[in-house]
Amino acid sequence: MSATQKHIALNVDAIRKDFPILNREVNGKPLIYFDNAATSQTPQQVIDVIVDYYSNYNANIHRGVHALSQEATDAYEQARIKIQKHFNAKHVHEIIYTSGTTHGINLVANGFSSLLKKGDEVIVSALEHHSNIVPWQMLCERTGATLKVIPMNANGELVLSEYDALLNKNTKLVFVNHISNALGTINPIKSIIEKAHAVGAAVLVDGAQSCPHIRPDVQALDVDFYVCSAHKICGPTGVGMLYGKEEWLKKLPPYQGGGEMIAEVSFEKTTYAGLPHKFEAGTPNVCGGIAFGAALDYMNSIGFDTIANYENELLVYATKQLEQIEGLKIYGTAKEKTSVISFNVGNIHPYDIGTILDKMGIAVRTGHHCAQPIMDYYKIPGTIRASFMFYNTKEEIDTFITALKKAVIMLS
Ligand code: 7TS
Repeated sequence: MSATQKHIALNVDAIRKDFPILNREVNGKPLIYFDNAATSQTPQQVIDVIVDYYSNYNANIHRGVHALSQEATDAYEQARIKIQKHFNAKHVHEIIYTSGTTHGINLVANGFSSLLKKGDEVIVSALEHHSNIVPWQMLCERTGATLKVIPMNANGELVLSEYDALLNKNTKLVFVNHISNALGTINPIKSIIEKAHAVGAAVLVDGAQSCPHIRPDVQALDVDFYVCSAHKICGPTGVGMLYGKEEWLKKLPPYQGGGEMIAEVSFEKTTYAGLPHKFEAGTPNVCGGIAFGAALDYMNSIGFDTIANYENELLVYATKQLEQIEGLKIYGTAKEKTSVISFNVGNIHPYDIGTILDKMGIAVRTGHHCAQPIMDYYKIPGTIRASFMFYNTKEEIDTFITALKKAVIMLS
């Protein structure tokens, strides 16, 4: 941080009051929610927007002359502009509403079916969530293209010298996450993108895990596609966005056919709507889109620098305490890392620890986190993953550490 960039201290007590769910108990204990990488919690400001929508102007959009339909359409399109501004897309029609990250990736992978051929190569990283692996494998099956993998090292970082060696004139696409969901590694996407562009390949960045922590500037990154889910960033489930550079979105064919995505339909020939509607067949998640916009407003009212700074404090604090527990091994020790800690203790199965923590009101994730290749690399079935957001506290971490120590004694 430069001397001129001072972080505003985060008032966590005030922030926690925005999240009604944080007041509930689980198994007779106050909820400690450390499963934020799976889904984040929703502030009252976003809940109010959802209640207001269904209480006052629930309607189908883009097709009604009546007042409710107009109001819903306006709010939905206003939210698209908020998303455009947040990610700094050049054009609002470069923002496609999706049902989430998985949908966005599948949309792009499907579109590339008509652009790839045998002999082409696509590159994935060893750190991906299954949703940024499987659609590309399916694409390769359809087209005959070859999938190559950027390997990882023991710290959970990508081996970039190997990436350099994989790139060549046959490389058409690179898809990589901004932040690994299983390990918290922040990948150097700027340089990954630059190197891909140098050989003429396009890049898709999976921003599912970065969107709650980092505000990306898609133009500065010069990324071709960027996808994320609203539910990771204090918004509702079932909605997300795909950013695509205009030139790419024009090149890709529509993903699904139906209402909304057409210009004219006859049995002889159908013509498609322009961007963004070409990729938005059917009635969308209207309320979800509006609430996504409200979630971005909420996050920006706190500020991403403030969020990242506070979450880093939580990461450092929790890591130090975890490292003192005998037999505990942290997976993912990258230099650039966000507030995700994956670990195991001795030979205890992660599921057993997760179950005992749940009895004490603490929600963590256990398992392979939909990132089996990472688990295979470490030769483990899974990990316990604690992931923090800006509404978590050091006191919660203290309670978690005490509970974890108790669980380890019970299971040893
Ligand atoms: N990519 C990454 C990096 C993710 O972390 C996830 C979800 C997805 C894609 C898929 O997002 P979706 O909203 O379409 O489901 N990650 C997790 C997780 O770590 N635990 O539960 C879901």
